[in-house]
Amino acid sequence: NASPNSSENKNQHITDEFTRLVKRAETEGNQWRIRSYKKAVKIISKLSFRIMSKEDVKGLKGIGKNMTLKIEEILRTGYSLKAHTIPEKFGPLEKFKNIYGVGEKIAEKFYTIGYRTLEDVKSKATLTRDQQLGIKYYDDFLQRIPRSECSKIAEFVTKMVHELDANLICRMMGSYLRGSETCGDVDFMITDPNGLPNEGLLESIVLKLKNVGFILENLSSPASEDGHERIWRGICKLAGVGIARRIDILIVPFDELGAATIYFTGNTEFNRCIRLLARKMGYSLNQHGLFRKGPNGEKTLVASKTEQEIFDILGVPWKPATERNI
Ligand code: DCP
Ligand code: MG
Ligand code: MN
Repeated sequence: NASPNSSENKNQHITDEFTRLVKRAETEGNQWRIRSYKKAVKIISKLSFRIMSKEDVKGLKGIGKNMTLKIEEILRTGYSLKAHTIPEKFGPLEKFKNIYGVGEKIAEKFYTIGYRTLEDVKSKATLTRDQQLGIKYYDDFLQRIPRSECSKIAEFVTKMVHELDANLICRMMGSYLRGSETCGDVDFMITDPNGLPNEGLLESIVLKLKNVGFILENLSSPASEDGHERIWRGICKLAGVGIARRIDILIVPFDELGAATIYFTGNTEFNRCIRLLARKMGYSLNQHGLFRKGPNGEKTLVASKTEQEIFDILGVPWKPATERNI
């Protein structure tokens, strides 16, 4: 039921409140709520009619009981009470979660102990090395990286990598590849078209980048779960730029390039959707490949080399990275 003039939102008064509820869920860190409110905003803003009562949204896909109650409240009172009341703890929790290495759980723990400010955490909490660095670079990490700086970083790191081995393929992934004007971190992928990257490659690259003063610190990196893919996390700073940045360097086996590319292109929501679709079709998809699941849970590799073959099997048209911002 898209209206002929579909750019016009007939229910702005409702979607404005729902947008506030999205923000509230974001401060809360409630992923499920964020998604359902976002979805509701999308659905309601496209309606061709103005909602006058809860009956108008009855049976609408994506608008469940809870959403209907909210709509009813907004129709009755003009606003959603919840959207306009922010619990006291949200402020401190938000501050804590902005420390690299602090997630929802630890932030809650800090709050429960009685910490309210960064000063409290700095002076009283026992912190991991990652978290200590998170405090040290707190202000830097709050600043997003302009696209132009990402391009310079890509150029610089590519040059350094090619000095070690001119055959390696280098590519910026994540939000940069999706065309974002600013990025939260740098996601740099390296693969060796001649086969498996040698064992010490990542170490040589990191060492070289440290020696030239580009890499400042390493953070703890996830253990390589299977195969040869590895992720290295750290902190870098480009000469002439006053701000330290988060960088992830990914080493990917060439024959997993397609699956790895899907994963590191994102966004996270796009990955969630395509993985769900794969599951529904009896496959499982991760950064190593698309696998067929057998009756006893055993997995057989079906495709991993190119994005195209994975998309083909799943029956989804291939989309450029810039159209994966869902
Ligand atoms: N990724 C994922 N699920 C996660 C984390 C990451 O699927 N829980 C994938 C999708 C992301 C990519 O890895 O696009 C890179 O992760 P980042 O955290 O660097 O996210 P982005 O680069 O997309 O955004 P930002 O600009 O915040 O770095
Ligand atoms: Mg990123
Ligand atoms: Mn990243």
